Amino acid sequence: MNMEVKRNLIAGQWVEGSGSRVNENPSDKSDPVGSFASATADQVNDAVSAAKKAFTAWSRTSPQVRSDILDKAGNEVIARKEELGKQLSREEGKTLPEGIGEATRAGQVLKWFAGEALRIHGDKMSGLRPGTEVEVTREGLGVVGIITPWNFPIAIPAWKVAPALAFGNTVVLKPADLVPASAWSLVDILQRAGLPEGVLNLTMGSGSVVGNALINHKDVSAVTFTGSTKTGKTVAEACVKRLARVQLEMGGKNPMVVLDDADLDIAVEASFQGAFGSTGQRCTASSRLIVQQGIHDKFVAAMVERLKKAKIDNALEPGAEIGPVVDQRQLDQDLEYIGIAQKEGAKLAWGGELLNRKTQGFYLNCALFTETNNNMRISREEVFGPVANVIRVKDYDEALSVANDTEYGLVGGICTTSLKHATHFKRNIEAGMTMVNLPTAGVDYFVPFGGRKNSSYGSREQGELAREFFTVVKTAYTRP
Ligand code: UN1
Repeated sequence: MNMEVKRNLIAGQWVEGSGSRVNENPSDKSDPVGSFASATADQVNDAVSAAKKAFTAWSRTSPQVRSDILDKAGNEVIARKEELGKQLSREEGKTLPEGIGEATRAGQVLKWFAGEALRIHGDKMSGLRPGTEVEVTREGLGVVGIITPWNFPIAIPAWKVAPALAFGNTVVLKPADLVPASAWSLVDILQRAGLPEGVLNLTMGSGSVVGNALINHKDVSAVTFTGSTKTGKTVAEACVKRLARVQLEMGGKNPMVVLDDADLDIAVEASFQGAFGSTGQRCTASSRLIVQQGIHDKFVAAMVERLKKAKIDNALEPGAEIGPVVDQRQLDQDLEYIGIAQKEGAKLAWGGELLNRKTQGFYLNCALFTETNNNMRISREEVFGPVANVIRVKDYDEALSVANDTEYGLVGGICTTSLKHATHFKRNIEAGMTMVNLPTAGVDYFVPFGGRKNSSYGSREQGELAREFFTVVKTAYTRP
């Protein structure tokens, strides 16, 4: 195959790696998306050195310069959303409307943080000693290492890189090995928007080589990571050992509670979208459907009807609602959990089998389990695929206690028409985010994102609170 190899960006130069990796389209294995250079550990060190060298000047640029670059890049991402969305759908497998939606979101994130670059204000007050004054300001941290997952190939790189740059940090980005194309395009766009050399570096490759070199590098002041809880713990250990700042967004086992008084249509659509949208490959997916006994049978019947109509197909096929699983490894994991649930005594109410489509891809029918309880592995471990289970409960109190009985705490949803229960749930769900009559997945880009327990660690991403992670506070005392 004669494919141009897309290179890594180090110190403003696009450089070759030790080899390259071809990116596969999960909807159609005969359609390679691109070929990408794999960085070496030495190149990661070069990237960190370049970022370190670029930091002083970049962190002292006029905020207007940083704002203009982010805004310009955001405009290009939005102008090219169809093309970038298609590339994303080809490399990740989410449907074309989801791919275009994600590219649009990435552009909006860049533009929003263009505004944040202009809003880095502080406080000033009188000191205790007469005539003295105290200022509390925020500064960039230095070099930030960014490690992103495969399930949001452009939005997550955007929502980590944009605040890092807005607040004057320099960056080494390591995107997921499965989906480098979207991250490569984002970096290319930002670089052409006018970033000085070394401010943003791209090192593609595996976690064991590139990720490892990055998290352990003494000059990386902070690492922000989205991925599995297991890998997150490794990242945290490496960072804490050398006292670097760390922010982790990890797994979920998100509950969607459906009460007897719910609007059935809303509950079914929210559960369907939450559990199976993006092929269930979201840390915000509703994987536990906790349903009150009075509506249980009607809900299950309506969900099965909805799933029968679901169009699972090539991500680029018009009308496709759900694309394929991302790769063979993830498909094996999904099938393994479907087997485990059956062995544990869960009833497979729908799906769970492999599907054939016009193109060869990783097509799995959405699986819905019933007759499950919250102690089964299917209720406790994150599958990260189109697999959800229904847990029957007697009343609201039991629903809330089952919802909170988990080691994760990213998002909790409830479908109800009761103001009393909705209000109580919002106050008492042990999660970072909560949704009423809405899918657990699908969040707005200008408000904080994050969870509790094993789902998140460190300060929040996105919105105004992003500055907590990407800046350090300085308290200055002056006797004029
Ligand atoms: C969303 O649900 O819109 O990896 C975003 C994830 C999350 C992002 C979810 N960090 O699934």
